Amino acid sequence: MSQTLQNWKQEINQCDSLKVLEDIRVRLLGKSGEITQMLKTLGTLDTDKRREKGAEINQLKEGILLSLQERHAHLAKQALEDKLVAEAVDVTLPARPERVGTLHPLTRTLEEVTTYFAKAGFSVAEGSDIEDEEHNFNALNIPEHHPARQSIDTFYLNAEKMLLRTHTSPVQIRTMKTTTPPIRILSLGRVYRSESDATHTPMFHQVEGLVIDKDIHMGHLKSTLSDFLRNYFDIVDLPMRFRPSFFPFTEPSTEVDIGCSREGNSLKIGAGNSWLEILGCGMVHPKVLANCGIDPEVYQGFAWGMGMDRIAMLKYGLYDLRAFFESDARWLKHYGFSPFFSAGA
Ligand code: 2NM
Repeated sequence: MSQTLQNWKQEINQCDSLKVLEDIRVRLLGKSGEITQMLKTLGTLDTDKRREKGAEINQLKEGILLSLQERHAHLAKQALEDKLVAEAVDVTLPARPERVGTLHPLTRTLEEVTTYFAKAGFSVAEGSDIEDEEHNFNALNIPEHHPARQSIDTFYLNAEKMLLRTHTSPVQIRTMKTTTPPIRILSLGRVYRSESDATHTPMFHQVEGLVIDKDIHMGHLKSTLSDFLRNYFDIVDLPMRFRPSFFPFTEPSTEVDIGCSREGNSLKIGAGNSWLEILGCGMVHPKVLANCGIDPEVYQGFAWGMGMDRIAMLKYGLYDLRAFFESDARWLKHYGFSPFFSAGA
């Protein structure tokens, strides 16, 4: 009997697959298994013999069960280890070199501008594309019959109570109404004007900035914007001129031109004897401050606005504005930027 046990144990311990182990278990302990059969023969024996033989077979059965359990645990552990090795992922491998999608030039420009001004202490303020006349016009010193109101082609919604914002200035208005200065914010986003030709799309993007504090003057405006433009176009001695202009919401107001050359069909920024208008700016009008509950006797500030599509076009030489919004995958592949290089890289 113990020889049988030894043989079976050996067979179990040499078995190297869970499937074969299960076959052995069925062969020995299944319904018509060898040990099961042995137990069935007990009924033919007399009482003493049955007790003796029964104890023996049960011992055999316990021994086999224990061996099966141990071998099963061993093989299951082995199988798990093999599986882990087979499915291992080397997370230290470098990323795949293929480019999967690119950043749109506008996204890249947005990141460059926000990164620059974040370092200068500005935070980004957000607003809604749908605005009302109060925040888009009235508070900005553009009252109902002001000629500036007619010169902006506005998309009106429901009975002319609401509209699509024509600039991001309502964001500045809302910020001034709810914030005690000092204020340093940047607002970027979609704006809408009912105009459409080669150089105008009915939706485009603006970047506007606002600084409100005590003792702010034109010197701050000039240095803030000239440092930005030099940095953005990456030209240390970028020629610039601040040309007097008019906006209802600033006084005084200026437009900023940068030096360029227009030889043949190509436009080159930073050199030559021609000028290119790049942004509008000015000292926030005292009436605008007062409209927002800020005392113009205590606080002053400056603001500016520029077209984000326009500055992206100029920096990256993309001369067809319509292509910005066509979602042509081939154009994006050609003019898009790798997401793996940060702004300025
Ligand atoms: C421009 C030019 C000049 C401007 C003014 C304001 C506000 F709300 F603070 F009064 N926001 N943006 C501004 C000033 C915008 O865009 C050409």
